[in-house]
Amino acid sequence: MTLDSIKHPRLRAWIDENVDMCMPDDVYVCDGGQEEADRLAERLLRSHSFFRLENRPGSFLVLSDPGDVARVENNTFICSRFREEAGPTNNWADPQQMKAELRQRFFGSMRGRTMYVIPYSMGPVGGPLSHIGIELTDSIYVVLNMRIMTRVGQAVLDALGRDSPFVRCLHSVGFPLIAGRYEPAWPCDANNKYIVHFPEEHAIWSYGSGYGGNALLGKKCFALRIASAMARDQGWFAEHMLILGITSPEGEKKYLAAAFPSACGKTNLAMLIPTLPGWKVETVGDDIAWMRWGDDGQLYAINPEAGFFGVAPGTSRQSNPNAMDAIRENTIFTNVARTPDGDVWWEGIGYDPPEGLIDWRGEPYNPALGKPAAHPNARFTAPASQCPVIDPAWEQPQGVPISAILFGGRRAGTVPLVHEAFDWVHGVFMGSIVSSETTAAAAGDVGKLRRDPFAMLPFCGYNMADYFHHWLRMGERTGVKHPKFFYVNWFRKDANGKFLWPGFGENSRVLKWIFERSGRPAGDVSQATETPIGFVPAPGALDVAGLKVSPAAMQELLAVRRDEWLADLPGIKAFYGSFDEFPRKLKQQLETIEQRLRTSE
Ligand code: O2Y
Ligand code: MN
Repeated sequence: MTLDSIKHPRLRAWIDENVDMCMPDDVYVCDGGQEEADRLAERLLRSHSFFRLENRPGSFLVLSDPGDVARVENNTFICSRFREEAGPTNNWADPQQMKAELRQRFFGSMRGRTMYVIPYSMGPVGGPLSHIGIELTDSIYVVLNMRIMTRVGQAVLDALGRDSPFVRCLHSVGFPLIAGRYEPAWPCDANNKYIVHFPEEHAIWSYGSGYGGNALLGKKCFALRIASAMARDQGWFAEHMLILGITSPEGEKKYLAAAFPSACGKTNLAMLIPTLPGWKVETVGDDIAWMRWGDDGQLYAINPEAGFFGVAPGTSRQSNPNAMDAIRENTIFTNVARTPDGDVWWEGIGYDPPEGLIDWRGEPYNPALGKPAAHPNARFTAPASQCPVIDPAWEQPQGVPISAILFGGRRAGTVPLVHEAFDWVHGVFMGSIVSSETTAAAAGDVGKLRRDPFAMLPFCGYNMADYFHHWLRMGERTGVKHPKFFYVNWFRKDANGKFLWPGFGENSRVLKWIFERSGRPAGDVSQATETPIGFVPAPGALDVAGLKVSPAAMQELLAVRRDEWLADLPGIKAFYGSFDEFPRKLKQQLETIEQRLRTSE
């Protein structure tokens, strides 16, 4: 489509302003259709940026620059007016200074290229919980991924009309094609990445990277960082949470939202196949939830995304058969290995690498070198509609009613398999102390404890102390039905360092307890034992029929150890202490829990 399709004067003026700055050779407005996608994919095939995967219809492989393989937290900025508004957990920069610096980067950055205008909706187009973004980008890879991850096209421009607000997303790979310059397979400016958010003006400027969360600006940048600030101002929640529906053998259905730090198996949980007979889990979303109180007082959630941008390594028929089926076709793979028969391979796919494998760097794979064939952060981008267990209500514009909110992290000790909060404020406290031990794939040393409240540390677009205030305030609304809060830990280990819990489909046993508890009134103690940190399943309350976990291991999984928890508190206190104006209610929760621990048997 041409620029004539833009009927929104402010949008048109913003595009014109950025055309003047970035100087593309051409401007093209995306319609999001199949014909457009085929045409653009063909261009990437011709320039050897894409490989067609003969074994997977409509699917492609792309290999990124080795310097551009993941989100870059150090180069991610929140440019609010004042430093305090970004808080101690964000990189802050002065908005005017940052814009001056960025203007130099963006000046002429699209020369020799086309500027693609992507009108996209986060959430069903026109839905009451949905919001619109416009991304200007010079990357075809971004256009093709955004088409899967969001809803793109004329319907979005129609919903925008002539005057509706939109989030302004400007992106350039920072590699202008000036006369005679060689076009690499993955253009980027790897040494000069900037992922910059202006929460007050709902704007994102991303320069230098073409990868994932840095470049698909609907995802982490809009749906979490900008949306969290919008949600605070407008009275809703933008959260790093999966959403799933769970149905009992009797046919009762509930929806849960769950926040886990990266690398804790969120996609696997969202698509879990229960081992418990008669139970069913269906997926609404695997990464982000936008939630607000409905007129009936229930909390309603939508998945603002339309696709999955999942980690490939470790995904297998054993760990996540539904994801494996979802990526059979129409999928873009990034930084996985390629087989000679036009398929993909990665570590943990569940079978040995075939002969003649080409690794993510485009080299023949040599296992003797000890380097992985796929990059540990290799990804698949697949339409959510292709997931065999996609929930029938996943595109319901008003969202699905949430009965329980789960938090989780990867902890070898201390944290029991599951515990339940006493009330809303305690639930917010639970969210505020989410922490996880780092894995090899994550940044930092292996096994190091990283505090990640609500799994939002890298994604909250404002001061996290205000974020906790927002959660507390939202719970004080009158006439609302609070969902229950739970904290799960699938990763507790025994004294020999062996996982105590089998995980995967067996997690349905924990979900069953949560399902049952979330229907009970506050203070109800059936099926539960009260401990200083919350309710844990009473002996025998967790359905372990047919499960090969010894009673001693079960006891260990559910144990709440005074000394372990007391040892955790100084870290929490230090974290709380790093904020000015931290909510007193959460400090009080900490004191109460400490007191309960000190006076418990
Ligand atoms: O490395 C990236 O660019 C992607 S990070 C990501 C992608 C999908 C879902 N979650 C995450 C995350 O880091 O939480
Ligand atoms: Mn995520």
